[in-house]
Parts: sequence; C-alpha cells; structure tokens
Amino acid sequence: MTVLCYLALGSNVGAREQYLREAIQALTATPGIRLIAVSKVYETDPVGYVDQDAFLNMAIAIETELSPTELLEHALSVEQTLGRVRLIRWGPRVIDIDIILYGNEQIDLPNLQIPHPAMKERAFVLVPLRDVWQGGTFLDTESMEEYIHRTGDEKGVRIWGTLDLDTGSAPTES
Ligand code: GSY
Repeated sequence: MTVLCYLALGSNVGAREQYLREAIQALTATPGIRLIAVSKVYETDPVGYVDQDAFLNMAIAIETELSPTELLEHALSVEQTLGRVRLIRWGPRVIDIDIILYGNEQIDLPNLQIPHPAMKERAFVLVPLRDVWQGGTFLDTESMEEYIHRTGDEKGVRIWGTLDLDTGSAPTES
C-alpha cells in the first residue's frame, strides 16, 4: 500500500539550491519512495529567528510504502548526510526536511507530529505546497488559499526559480 505524502524543504546556508537538489535526489533514491511532484523554488524571509539569511524553500509530493517513522528516519539521515548541524534552535541550516502530511493520518509522537503543527501559520510552507497539491480536502473545510491569505506573509515568499533535478543546471528566472 502506498500513501501520498507532502514534504517541505528549506536551506539558508551555502549552495542552497544544490542542497535542495541533493536532498530530493537522496530522499527519492530509496526503494519505497516515488516522486510525484516538485514545487517551484521560493526565496523566503526568515521566520522565527530573523537575524539570519534568506531561505530557499520548496515542497514535494511523494508516494511511499514507508511508515511515518521510517520516513522520518530516512529524512533525518538525508539531513545528516548533507551535513546538517543543529547549532542554534531555529537558526541557519544547510537543509531542513519536514513531513507535512502523511495521507490523512494524524500522528502525535514525541518526535513526529503530522499534520505538521506550524504549517498553517507558515507561508513558506503553504505557498510551495500549493504547487504540488494533488487535490482533496486540505486539513478541514477551509481552502489552502484561505490559509495562505491568513498567514499575512505572502510578500515574504518570492518565486526564485525551478530546480532541474537531472542536470543540476541553474534555475530559471521568473
Ligand atoms: O522550519 C523550517 C526552518 N525555518 C525556516 C524556513 O525554512 N524558511 C523560513 N523562511 N524561515 C524559517 N525559519 C525556520 S526555523
């Protein structure tokens, strides 16, 4: 059985687009994960700890046979392989991978909450998510557009380009 999942990715250190590309390639190179859709790349103002560089954020849709915990372990191992070091909580990071939605499941474990608890407040998650959304009810009866509007932060999320996963070539300007 496969489950449709949505992941959010972000980077604000060094070769940001290269970290995003390598993260998606590593995430989807494993058996049991199939890439369904890739969002545009957005440059976004930092939220939370604001004294840091702008992020590149994006989202992907995948189909997976992995359980939520297996998917989390895989995402953490990709983060570590790419060199993520947690120096400051909410601070700069070469790559951040969050499981946003795992089918319609609600999961509340100490290290894994799905739907991701902060997604509704974050335009840098919702705007890329809109690109890859495969339809169906979003969280409850409200539309994704309504949630995006309510963040009040659409201006902090600007299209940066698209990621070419095959060639590693530069992103397109939009
Ligand atoms: O929660 C993910 C890490 N993060 C981000 C991010 O990915 N993008 C923006 N714009 N701000 C952020 N603050 C944190 S923490």
